[in-house]
Amino acid sequence: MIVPLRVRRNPERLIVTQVLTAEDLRDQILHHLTHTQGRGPEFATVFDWRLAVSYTVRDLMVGPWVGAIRAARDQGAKRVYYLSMEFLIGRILGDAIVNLGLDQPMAGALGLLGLDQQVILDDEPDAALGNGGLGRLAACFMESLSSLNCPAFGYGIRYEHGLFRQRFEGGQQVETPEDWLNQPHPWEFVRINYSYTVGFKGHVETVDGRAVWRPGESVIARAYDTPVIGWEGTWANSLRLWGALPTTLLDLKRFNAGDHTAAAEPEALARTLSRVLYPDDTTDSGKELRLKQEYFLTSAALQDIMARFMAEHGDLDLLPDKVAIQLNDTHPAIAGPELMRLLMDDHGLPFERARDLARATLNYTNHTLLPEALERWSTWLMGRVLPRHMQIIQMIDDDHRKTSGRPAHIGIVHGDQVHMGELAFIMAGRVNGVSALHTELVKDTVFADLHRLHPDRIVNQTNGVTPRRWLRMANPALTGLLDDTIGTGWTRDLDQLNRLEPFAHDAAFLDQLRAAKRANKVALSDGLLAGLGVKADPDAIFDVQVKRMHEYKRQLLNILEAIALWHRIHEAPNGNWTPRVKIFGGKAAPGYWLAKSVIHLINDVATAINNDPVTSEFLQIAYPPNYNVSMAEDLIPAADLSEQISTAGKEASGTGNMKFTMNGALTIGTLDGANVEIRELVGPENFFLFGLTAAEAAAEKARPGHARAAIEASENMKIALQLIAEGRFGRAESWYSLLDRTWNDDPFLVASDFDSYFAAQRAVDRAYADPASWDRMACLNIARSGFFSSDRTIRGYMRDIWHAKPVTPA
Ligand code: GLS
Repeated sequence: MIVPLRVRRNPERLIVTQVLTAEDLRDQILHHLTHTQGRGPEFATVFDWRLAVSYTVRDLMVGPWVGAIRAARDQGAKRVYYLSMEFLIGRILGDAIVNLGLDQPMAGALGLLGLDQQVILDDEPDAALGNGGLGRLAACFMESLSSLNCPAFGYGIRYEHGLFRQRFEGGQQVETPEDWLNQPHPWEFVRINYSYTVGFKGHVETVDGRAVWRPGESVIARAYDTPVIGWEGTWANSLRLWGALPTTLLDLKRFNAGDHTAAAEPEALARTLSRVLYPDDTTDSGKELRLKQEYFLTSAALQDIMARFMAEHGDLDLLPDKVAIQLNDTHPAIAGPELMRLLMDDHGLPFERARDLARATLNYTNHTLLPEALERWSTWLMGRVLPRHMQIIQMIDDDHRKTSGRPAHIGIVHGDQVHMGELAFIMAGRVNGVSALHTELVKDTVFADLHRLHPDRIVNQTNGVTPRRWLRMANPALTGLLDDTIGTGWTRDLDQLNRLEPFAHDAAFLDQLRAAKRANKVALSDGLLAGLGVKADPDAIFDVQVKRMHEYKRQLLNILEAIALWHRIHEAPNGNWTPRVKIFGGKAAPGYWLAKSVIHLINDVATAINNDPVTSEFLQIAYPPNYNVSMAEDLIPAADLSEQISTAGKEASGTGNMKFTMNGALTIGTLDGANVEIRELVGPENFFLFGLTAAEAAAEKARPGHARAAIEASENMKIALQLIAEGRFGRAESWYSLLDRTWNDDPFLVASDFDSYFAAQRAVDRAYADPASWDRMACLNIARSGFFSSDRTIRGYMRDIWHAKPVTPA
């Protein structure tokens, strides 16, 4: 028997769930514990309870979800399709509770059942289907699309193993596989009727004047849907992740002939396709499996989109009016040739018509300028894995050269390489960068030639983050204060945070703001002590740098500053030092040797400094392993200082920087990515700026001997390097390569920016020593951070790129 939920609609706010009581939820949880989990309460583990709670919450998502799908279909609405190799969603339960407005009754229900809500929430594994900012952005976008009632699908891969787990051994990163699907994933619905065949290799024939691709291998893509509920629970879109299955489980003929390994080949191919996420962020991959994964996602998504479109509309001329496809970076750029293939080979359209329809439907977001991350495939590999696509790519390239009058040296195919950035650009109606500065650099550098030919194609959409997860859910202490002070409207309309401006001069409010921050710091401090044995004084500055480990992000600059500071404290142990806890978090790609060396250095420096009785009250360093979305939710609300210190011109946007700002941390940063916009909006007096600009950095890099000259000129930098070379932090030999690169090459200008950074840090010390002024600055950072909501970003995409409209559910 199913216990009926007494759900009523609140006509004013369209909230279905706020009227639920704690008792309703308790009954429903007990129902699922018994009938879905098959457990009596006396035998239930935390896991059983967590699943029962999740199913209860999921039930409440299904109504809005089905309603949204029905409304979009009935109203013939244009749909947005977001194709991304990564969706870094993290945990779902806490976010769903918040968006459904269930916080109060759920707390009550769990109380009635004698359960600790935090223990239940912490039991959920992070869905780590992404590397960093790019994947997390996709997850924030999905939430905003639902909160804005924009009909959309996110398409990705259901990796069995998400991003590896990180631990430290002797200070060094060790990777172990992540296995979130080792247990039931309560949020997904498997759709066996949404399955498509995806082919690879083989050859192309001409039959009755039409090209016919006969793949040599194929797999089945099967859909797994997860509803993504928007704020206030009125709308949910689908995150549709594809899992790979073999077309035939076993090649019986080969099996019977005794070749057991070969007989299992079809299964092996399928399983590897959706098995692991590539653990690289902004570095080159170039492997056949990666190309196959990209095509697997893209082909399954486009077949699904076309099937839905044909069923609903049937008239290909309507495609651009009903379908907007966004390519999240070049990873799904094979969508251009794939859509052309479907339109030409399956639907019989001529090349020009297929090209125009595809271009009016596809758009591409560029997320990086780093040359090593711009995808290229050899024509040989492309021709072997996707022979028909290679032909179409060549046709697109030739056609573009003819129709645009483009010189021969630019374009998609150069020598034996296919350039996916150029392919994505040429097949897109709109190309966008992810911050104002980045978009200008896209126009001036990577796509300068194409931009000259198509001056209207590139637009900017500065990134944003969802305030539901990153403020309301992650920071209940601050949320409570905001709700009491300016009401709850900021959750939907983050610009309303500007109502805090007058409170920047209200001493009583600033005291409460400080108390909220302190509560978060105390909780983090307890965690750091329990987990790492690091003593983090909640009255010290919590100085946080969390992000992927990469040379351009310059964690090295940060740790060298710590060493120099340590040395200065030693010189004057009775000086007036502002106590500081430096917190690092982040993973390095397993093959990125230099980034791993920086991890090792940070850990060894931490060991030496944390145990130094002379300095320990002033400086502590903590590096909790396995940084992920959930850890970010704990660290960011507890931060005083946000480290955004990339070499100018290298960080496309950043999104962590926005999360810190809206949680009241002040930024120490360069004029890079969205830092530029953060600084403009919060006011230069509320931001600690340092370092070269993008143009200056480019000039400095071109100057021969810049590294050595800068180090010789900086006492602090010299000392820091010397202490490392002397073996004060582990064996000196461990750091020879790192030191050598810093002295002789320093491609990311750590030395050139060092003194400026050191000075800015001392300005931070002085500012922190004046609590009233610090709190005022923190308040203004929050008040002026409304622009960085991903709702604003998504509205921009809807208006400028997708031409999509919100839909009212029936
Ligand atoms: C990235 C950029 O490096 C980030 O600056 C950006 O915020 C993010 C989302 O646009 O995309 N590009 C990338 O390849 N990984 C990223 O995190």
